Amino acid sequence: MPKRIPVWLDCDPGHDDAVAILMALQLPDIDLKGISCVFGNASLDNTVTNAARCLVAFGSPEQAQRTPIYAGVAKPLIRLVRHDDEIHGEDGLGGVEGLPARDDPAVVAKLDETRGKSAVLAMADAARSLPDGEQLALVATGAMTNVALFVSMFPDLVRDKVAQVVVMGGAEGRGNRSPTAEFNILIDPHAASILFDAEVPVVMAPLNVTHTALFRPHDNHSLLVPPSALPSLPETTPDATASPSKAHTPLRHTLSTLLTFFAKTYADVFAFDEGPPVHDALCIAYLARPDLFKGKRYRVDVELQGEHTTGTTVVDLWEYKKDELVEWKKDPDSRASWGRFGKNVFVLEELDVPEFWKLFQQTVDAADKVSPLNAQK
Ligand SMILES: [Ca+2]
Repeated sequence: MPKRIPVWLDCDPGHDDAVAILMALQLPDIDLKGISCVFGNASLDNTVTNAARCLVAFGSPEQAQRTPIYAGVAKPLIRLVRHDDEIHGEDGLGGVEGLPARDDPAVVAKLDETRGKSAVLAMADAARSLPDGEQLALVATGAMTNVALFVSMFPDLVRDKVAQVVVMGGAEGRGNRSPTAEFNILIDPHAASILFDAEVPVVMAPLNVTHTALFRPHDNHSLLVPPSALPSLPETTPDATASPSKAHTPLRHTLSTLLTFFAKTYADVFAFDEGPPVHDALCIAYLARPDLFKGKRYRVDVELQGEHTTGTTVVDLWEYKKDELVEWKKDPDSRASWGRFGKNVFVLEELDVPEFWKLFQQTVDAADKVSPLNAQK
């Protein structure tokens, strides 16, 4: 069996973060070392609680026990804090049924383990404790504040022990929380700028790609009742009206209610009628299956002072800035070539969407076998 990839997930659950947690726990190629949380879709108190709720529901009891969860930063470096109740509901996971509540003993115990400890120092410990020759992949699916602090405080450690940082955020020429800015960047553009200019490979899953990964009615149908549970009905037509009450297992019911709420807010706010994009999950899919994606390395800067465009990711498609890229020209394989004077971001531009959803369904199959939700009656 090939070596598993050590991964640290920094997130703000959030419906699509919840899918990322599920996939990080259940993809066999991913070795999830820890989770840290940041403000974003909801307040830090809610995001860290939601991460614990997802961990104890989507992993095996053994995984839940060994995976630590840390609360990170509650506000941006400079700007005023904002959350996104409109899309994710007041507590960040609106509409979900069957997840353990915030006062569930397993959730409380999980959060008690690390209360008062630093998420940024925990990331550093996770990187430092890897054996020689192994490097951590960091995933950031919320504001990039925790990760910006980490790369600022530990540049040497990042150079030695962090292989790459995969972020959901930004876009080529569009926005979702301003005409040109994507939410994760917009809520802390300074943090994103610090990360993008650090000497570490950064991979960006922008809206252009995440908006192709829509959870469509037929995906919900396969989620509720997996094809493997229907051996006698080979030619079933996907039933777009299938309701969560038809779910094959309690876990599937929970995931379907999660994504159905998300579908509704995406339809109401953004007129996404085919289904909601599961943005953050793409970062985990990229680590496990980079072959499902196409992309290209560019110079990307974050607009910090625009009158209309703060938080925009300025992707230099036509190399207007090539004269500034002295480190890239010197050696495109060097760490420095990923920093301030290089092509600093590998931008994902295409996804094999059917294969992505197969991967998602595989993780649901795997979770079905171990989730404590399915043991309850
Ligand atoms: Ca997120």
